[in-house]
Amino acid sequence: MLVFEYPERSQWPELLRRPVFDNTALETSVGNILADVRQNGDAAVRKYAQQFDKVQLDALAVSPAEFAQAAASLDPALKKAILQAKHNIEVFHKAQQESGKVIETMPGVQCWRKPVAIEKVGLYIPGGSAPLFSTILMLGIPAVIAGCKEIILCTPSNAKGEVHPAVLYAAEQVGLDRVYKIGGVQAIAAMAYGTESVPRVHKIFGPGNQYVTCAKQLINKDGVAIDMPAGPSEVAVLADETCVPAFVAADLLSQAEHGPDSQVLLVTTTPDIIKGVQEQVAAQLATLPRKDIAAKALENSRIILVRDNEEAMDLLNAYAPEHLIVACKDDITIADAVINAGSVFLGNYSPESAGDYASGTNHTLPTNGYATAYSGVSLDSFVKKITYQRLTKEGLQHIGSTIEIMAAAEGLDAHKNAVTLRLK
Ligand code: HSO
Ligand code: ZN
Repeated sequence: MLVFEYPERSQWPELLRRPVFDNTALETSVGNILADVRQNGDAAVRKYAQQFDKVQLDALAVSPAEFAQAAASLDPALKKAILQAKHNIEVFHKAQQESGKVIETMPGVQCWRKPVAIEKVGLYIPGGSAPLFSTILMLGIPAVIAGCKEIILCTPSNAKGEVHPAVLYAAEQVGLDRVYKIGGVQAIAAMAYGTESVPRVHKIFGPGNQYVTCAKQLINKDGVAIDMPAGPSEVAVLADETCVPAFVAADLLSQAEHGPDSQVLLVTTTPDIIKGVQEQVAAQLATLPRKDIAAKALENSRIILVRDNEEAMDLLNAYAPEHLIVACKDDITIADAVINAGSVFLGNYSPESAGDYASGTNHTLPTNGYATAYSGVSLDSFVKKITYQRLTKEGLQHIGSTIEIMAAAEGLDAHKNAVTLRLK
């Protein structure tokens, strides 16, 4: 990791630049697959499964027998861990439920806002040797709590047509029984447009590679909602002399191991810790099974030395990290200065992994600077807030002239009449 000592503010934008990734070049090929699935449904889905995932699929839906087999084959310790994580994520997301309280803005004028679940949602979980089944908890649990009526999950199978047992177990525990063995662009297309087997949904959630991300952006233009614009994972650690260099290094590496395009940042006011962290990064990296990936990510990563906590927070707010870890003695005070971040981890005992898996917060978070304006996934992501109002005759008498005067001033007499006629 390159070290930058006391950079001037004018240098920050360059220092904080993310590795660029431009998927406009993929739009034509991705668009063709979307159009093919839209037109030819399951047949096109099977064709692309054959072509990209080298799998000949009979039924696209996972059967009850496959769920049972997955549960039977999974390590009991892993099952217990999944259930503990599920519990915590449920507790945290249930607390996000809103009451829809009735507010009387004037006597006889009542307004309220009711959360109503999005009826049909689709979740996508990428495949690979170690699929991130934790993401099923992060997306499935709030969808269930919100009360979405139809929740479907697409995930690719291996070449033998099998889905990873942890994925099926997590899905089953969350209460998702409609899982389809479809991956990549064809999965996004199937959920966006519907096929003979896969119902069409109103909103699609979940991570994916550049093809999946591009597909989500394209179907979004067709009116299907998506969770958020996805980019490579990031973590920024703010550390002072009270940090533990081994912990800081482990946190940096835990984000770096996600992918070669991940980015990690260490910001510090204390020159003395830099060497220790660097040594720990090197030592721990050497032992990681994913060391090649993490090492690549470290090439995009930097250590930045700043003058004080205030400058540190200005820099970090400018970066708007997906995850921010504050390993400083004044962590609680510093937390108040956070304006732009997806999720914040305070103190020496709050590794990002806690939030990635099990503490209760959601791990689907805004990357690529979107934390300046977007929140992570929460219960809100699965509901619409519909406003209601009920005015009594007395209420309309109170507010009537306000409406009439404003309507007349906008030259909209029909609006004015809607009040005048009622008050006559
Ligand atoms: N850190 C990832 C989420 C995750 N980590 C899943 C492990 N599994 C989000 O940036
Ligand atoms: Zn992670």
